[in-house]
Amino acid sequence: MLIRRILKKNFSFTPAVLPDLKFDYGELEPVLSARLMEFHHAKHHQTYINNFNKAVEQFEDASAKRDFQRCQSLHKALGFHGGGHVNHSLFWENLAPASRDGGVLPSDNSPLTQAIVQGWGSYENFITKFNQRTLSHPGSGWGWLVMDPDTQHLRITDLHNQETVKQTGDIPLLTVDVWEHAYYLDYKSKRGDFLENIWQVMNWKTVERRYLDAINQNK
Ligand code: MN3
Repeated sequence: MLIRRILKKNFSFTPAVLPDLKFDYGELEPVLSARLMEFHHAKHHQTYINNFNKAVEQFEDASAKRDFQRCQSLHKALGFHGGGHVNHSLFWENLAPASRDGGVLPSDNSPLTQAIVQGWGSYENFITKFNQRTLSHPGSGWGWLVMDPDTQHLRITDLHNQETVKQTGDIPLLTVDVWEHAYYLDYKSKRGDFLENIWQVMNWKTVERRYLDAINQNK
């Protein structure tokens, strides 16, 4: 009994909670409707969080019982629902209303601008390449701009379902959710139109901050 209590204490877990958005659901209109944003944030993201918390509790319980087969079998649920929470949290920070800096590109002398120009020639070309890659992602997944911590080079990539950038060893700078639930209410099956418009509400300040943090931490 005592051992059980000690184990319980050692594994006490603070559940993940839905992060607040820095804007109201309606503030990304007309790019993304209030209805879609509420559905995506309050329903989809919350469901990932609920399922992730449930999987962590099950893991703790199995671990306390030293049932390692059960622990191992939970890796898919932890990865999928945990990834859903991590990826959506990164995505919301990438968005801002057009009335509050959404879509405003960093200045010419920003280190991020220099890196984008070095990689793709211009923001316009970068966005074209990002959209091409993300549009052609088969099925559900996410488009990403990442930094390789070893070379500090920026790269566009796409990941499936709820895989995370952490799993590939890169550092996430920018992401766009291209699961159908991210656009279907407003764009039906036109993922390309959604990708064209999303840049009007892109929070480049977040991308810039993540880039500066990444280069400072990987000097
Ligand atoms: Mn989503």
